[in-house]
Amino acid sequence: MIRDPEMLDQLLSTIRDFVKNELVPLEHEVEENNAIPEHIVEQMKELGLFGLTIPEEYGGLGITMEEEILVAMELGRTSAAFRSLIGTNNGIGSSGIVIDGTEEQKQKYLPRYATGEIIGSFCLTEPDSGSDAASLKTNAVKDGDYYVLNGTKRFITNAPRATTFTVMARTNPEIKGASGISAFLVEAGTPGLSLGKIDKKMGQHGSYTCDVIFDNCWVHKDQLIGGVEGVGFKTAMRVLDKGRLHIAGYSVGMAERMLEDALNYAVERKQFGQAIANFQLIQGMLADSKAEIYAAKCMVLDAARLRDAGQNVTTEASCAKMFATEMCGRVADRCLQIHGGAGYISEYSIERFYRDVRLFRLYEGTTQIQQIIIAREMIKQATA
Ligand code: COS
Repeated sequence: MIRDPEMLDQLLSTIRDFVKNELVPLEHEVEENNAIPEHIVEQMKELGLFGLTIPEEYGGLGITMEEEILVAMELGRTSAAFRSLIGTNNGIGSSGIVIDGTEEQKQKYLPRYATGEIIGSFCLTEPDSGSDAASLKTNAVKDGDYYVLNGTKRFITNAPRATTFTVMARTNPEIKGASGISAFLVEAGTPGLSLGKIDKKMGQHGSYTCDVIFDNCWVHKDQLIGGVEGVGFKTAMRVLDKGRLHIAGYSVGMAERMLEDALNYAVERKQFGQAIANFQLIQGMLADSKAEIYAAKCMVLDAARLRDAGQNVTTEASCAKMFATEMCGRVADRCLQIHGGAGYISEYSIERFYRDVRLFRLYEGTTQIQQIIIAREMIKQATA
């Protein structure tokens, strides 16, 4: 749903200019230094980029899902680290509170997510619990007005900069599955919470992940999201339904950027006495990529509109995430191929993007998990 087309156009054109003029020129530096310059973080705050999805009554822009997808497509046109920095505040780091938080929790945290004063993170994955999220072992034992948390969370995006951690932990050890899990909002600096060393990753340099360790970490019961035990897994799944749509839109933007770079290269690069873009085998790769990007764009926008209309989009979010991220991987591969040997050299952005986009098919649920979700929903409906 687009609320005000004129205002949205303004927002998109501001972000487009910011990406083109400020972020794209810094891509190489961010890759080399593995860090986003602080002045860019400040500019992002000034532009309101940390609060795009935070509801207006809590100081954000309250953009709809369809609007968020259009923004994600713009942000996809540069290095993944930039989006990753604002991604948790607009997505998995704040969504738990937005979707299921109490009014007090919303008032306490959302305005500060919106300004970027605090950075959120989402702690679901553990060393022994990845795709099988409901098997998580981090526990939270009630003791008076507090819960005592113990366990380790892994690969947590933005954890090294985070001020808050949305933590899924088992409050009922008797229940091994999903309904024994609750969600907490834990603040950085809480005694017993510590961070592991920053992970060395294949790509997405400038975006940080690390372990988050809870060792007898006492968390007040007011930090239980929604104030209700046993529904944390469902909160996490609802957060991921939305997050998966966002990643799908973002993959479309990234694929568009890679294809644009490859097209420019193909038009300029001469072999056998002419531009390689004239060769039909190159044209095949360009055309397949264009068509697949278009298909993914239509799919994710449709799913976003359904979510804005209040429909359950578990199936559509997984379809969009699976198709768009796999599409993005194929486009990255073709675009590198079009560059020939130059594509393997870090001077060209495709070498970096190729590594960056590999993560899309893994995080927020692997392609195989999306397949399971889609098929299960189909079977559920067929047998209802
Ligand atoms: N929205 C709301 N509720 C949901 C839901 C959704 N999208 N998906 C599942 N649930 C509910 C189910 O309805 C069920 O509730 P009931 O017990 O009341 O029926 C409960 O949650 C458990 O669901 P389910 O039985 O499907 O859980 P499973 O353990 O079988 O697995 C998958 C669910 C595989 C889908 C889940 O573990 C998953 O998404 N794994 C990937 C995790 C992931 O994406 N990690 C990335 C890290 S975050 S970057």
